Amino acid sequence: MTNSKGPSIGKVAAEPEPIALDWTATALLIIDMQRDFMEPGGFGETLGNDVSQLARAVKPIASVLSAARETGMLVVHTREGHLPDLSDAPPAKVERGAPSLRIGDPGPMGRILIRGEAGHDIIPELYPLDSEIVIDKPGKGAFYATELGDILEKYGIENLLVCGVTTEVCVNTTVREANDRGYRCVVLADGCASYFPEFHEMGLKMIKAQGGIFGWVTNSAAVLEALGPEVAANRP
Ligand code: C5J
Repeated sequence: MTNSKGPSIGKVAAEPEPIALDWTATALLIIDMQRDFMEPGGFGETLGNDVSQLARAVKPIASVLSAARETGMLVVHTREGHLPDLSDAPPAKVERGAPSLRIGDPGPMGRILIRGEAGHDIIPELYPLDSEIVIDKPGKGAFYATELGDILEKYGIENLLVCGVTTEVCVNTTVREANDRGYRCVVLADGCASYFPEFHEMGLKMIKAQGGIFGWVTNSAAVLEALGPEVAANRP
């Protein structure tokens, strides 16, 4: 990480090949680590999913988040959700399938996937600092109908360390959007999770296949290593 004593370039072990990142042009992008996806009674569970499948991503993300905070890296959190009047929720999304509760219905953590409700908030273990950026997004991709692109441009960001849930839905959609916009996306395999382990595996394979058609895949230990020995030693 850049400081008065060290270089700003870190080489991250990744697939399909290692990647050198200028940390000053790199942001940590944490996708949708919300109670609605992670905890019983939220949107994920209403769709019939086993939410315990996602817990494995929390510790790896926490370790990289802690390192990012230590080094002053830009941190961006996203939250999927809708306005209370559902004006930003397409009927095609709300009406889809046969969930036990639909978007906007009252549930044990407040209205399902609605901004401002307890379920919409980020889990305590990864709670954003006041200084960090939180992007509220109505879709799966973090660029669609949000200010994310403008913010990344303002901070001179070229590289994204991407993690969060779920691998094949919001993480993959965001990586594809980012790739088309010219960002180098480096995805943390152990910092992502899916309700379907096989979709997690395939979601990562799709990113790194064909010479890294959408980006690179790494893991939390490799990022900590690349950030420097002091950061790796302070790993929680
Ligand atoms: C889903 C997400 N799975 N954050 N959202 O609906 O991946």
